[in-house]
Amino acid sequence: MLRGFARHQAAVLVAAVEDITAAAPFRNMVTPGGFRMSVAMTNCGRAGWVTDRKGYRYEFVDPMTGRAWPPMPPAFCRLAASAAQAAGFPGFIPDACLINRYEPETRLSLHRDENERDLSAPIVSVSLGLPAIFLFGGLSRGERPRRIALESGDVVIWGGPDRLVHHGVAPLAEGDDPLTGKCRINLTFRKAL
Ligand code: MD3
Ligand code: FE
Repeated sequence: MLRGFARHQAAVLVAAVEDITAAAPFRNMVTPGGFRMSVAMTNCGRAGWVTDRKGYRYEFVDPMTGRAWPPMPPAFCRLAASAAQAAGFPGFIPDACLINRYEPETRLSLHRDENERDLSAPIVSVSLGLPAIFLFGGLSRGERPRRIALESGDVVIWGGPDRLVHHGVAPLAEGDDPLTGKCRINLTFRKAL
């Protein structure tokens, strides 16, 4: 966990997210079980994570627009690579960036990220805007998760033996952030292909 690693870049990152969402808007996807996710999502980079009734997967074309996902801004890629290197994962080159938008009361239930081809690559997560409680569970779903407070500019790198742990985000508290307003934005960088 690199507290504040992206703090001085937060405004530039949020501005880049606004450009991305002009081309690939935030949307609430549907799980294979038929539930609408409360967290709104979009992607940039070569591959984008999607879910619908057919399943969880990566797609090169945004199903909402029929066009390729917006390219990953070089500043995103540089930040993810330097955070990974600082955490002991040199050579991390993400090809997918999932962008999550949490509004008050929205949450992400416990799950594992396992749709990526190469599970030896880490995942880099950047928090922007309102604070959140991250739920950090174990390899088995039954393990009671630890609660970790995440603030704007915090970067977390998950890899090695922790790559397949269960994790989630507790319901977001109300608030108003000078940068993002009434929401939290999370950038999740992955090597998907
Ligand atoms: C821990 N997003 O998009 S990112 C997700 O804050 C997701 O939006 C959360 O979980 C968010 O899938 C958390 C941090 C994260 C991502 C992947 C992990 C934590 C992880 C994989 C293994 C362990
Ligand atoms: Fe996840």
